Amino acid sequence: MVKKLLSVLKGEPAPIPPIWLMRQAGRYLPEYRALRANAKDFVQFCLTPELAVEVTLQPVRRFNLDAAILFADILLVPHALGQKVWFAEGEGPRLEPVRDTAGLAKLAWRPDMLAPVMQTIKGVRAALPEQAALIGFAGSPWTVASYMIEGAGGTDHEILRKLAWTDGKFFAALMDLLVEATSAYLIAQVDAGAEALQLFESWAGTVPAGLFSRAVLEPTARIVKAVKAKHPGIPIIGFPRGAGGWLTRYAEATGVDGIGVDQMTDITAVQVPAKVALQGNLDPILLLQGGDALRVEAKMLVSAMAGQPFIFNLGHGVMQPTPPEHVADLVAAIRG
Ligand code: 1CP
Repeated sequence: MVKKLLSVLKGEPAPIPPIWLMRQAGRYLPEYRALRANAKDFVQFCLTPELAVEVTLQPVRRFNLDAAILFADILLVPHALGQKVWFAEGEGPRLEPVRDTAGLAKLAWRPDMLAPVMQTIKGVRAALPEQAALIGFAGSPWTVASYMIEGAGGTDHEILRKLAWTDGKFFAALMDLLVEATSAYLIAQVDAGAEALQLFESWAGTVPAGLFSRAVLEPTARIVKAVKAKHPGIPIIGFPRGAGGWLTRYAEATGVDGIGVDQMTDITAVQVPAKVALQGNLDPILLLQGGDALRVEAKMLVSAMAGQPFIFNLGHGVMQPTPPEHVADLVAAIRG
């Protein structure tokens, strides 16, 4: 059986698009909260294969989705580089910031720290329903760097932008380190059984135009090239959120097989090479809200993308207060 997500990522349109949702596992699901309640530390939760396998499978079982996404976090890469990463309750991620060459020199990639992720991938593959593909992932260098440098989540990334403009040598070394670690991590995920990959560039929207090549296009292209040198057939989706005006150049420069589109962008107007799949881009607020507006918008999106290689998704992750029944409604509207 050819999995629908994988054939669309080869450039073949599907009459009913495959569907999965960013953050499809997580706090909006009561069965996730029940497991999460027993684990104090989020990093350790991600690195416990029995728990991570189970939460990866939860949304696929409940909604019969076309893909599972590995349960992990983009901040496992700084963790395995030796940076201190923790999740303060109700405050989001915290890291001991790295802001100079001396700090960078202390970091070194330790793949053994992420061996449990590979166990999770094997466990998920063994239990996944046959129509569903397993998506592995990592953050893209700029996005991961934003947390490493700022020391927390943020929306402007002023410290990183200042360093990128004023200390080109430091910034290039940081990008090199992340390109190497991320490439090795993704190759190991495919070795373990991931069938497609997504690169989350969730903060592409804070990159100044004059740095876009060095911060996004080049590092992403290098990762895609390294992963495909080892695994030529592996489909890769890039998600440069907030960079709608760059999507054509992003597709051409990086060599990804699919582009994740955010809800601010008119997905019907995105120009990419014919074989490149588009993925997106329903506003997550409609999924939270539910009802007719959700069903009508979802169906309009599906018909607007008919005849193209298209993967149904949100424009960003499922919001935490979303009622799970709305996801079931959405899936029924698309397949019904
Ligand atoms: O305690 C909890 O339950 C924490 C909530 C949570 C979850 C469920 C975090 C903390 N991470 C995750 C899992 C996760 N993160 C997944 C796998 C599950 C799935 O998608 O179904 C994935 C793919 C991610 C990726 C991730 N982590 C991104 C990129 C996607 C995006 O949302 O843009 C980013 C930016 C992160 C950092 C992060 N980790 C967690 C939070 C709350 C955040 C965002 C912080 C911020 O807003 O800056």
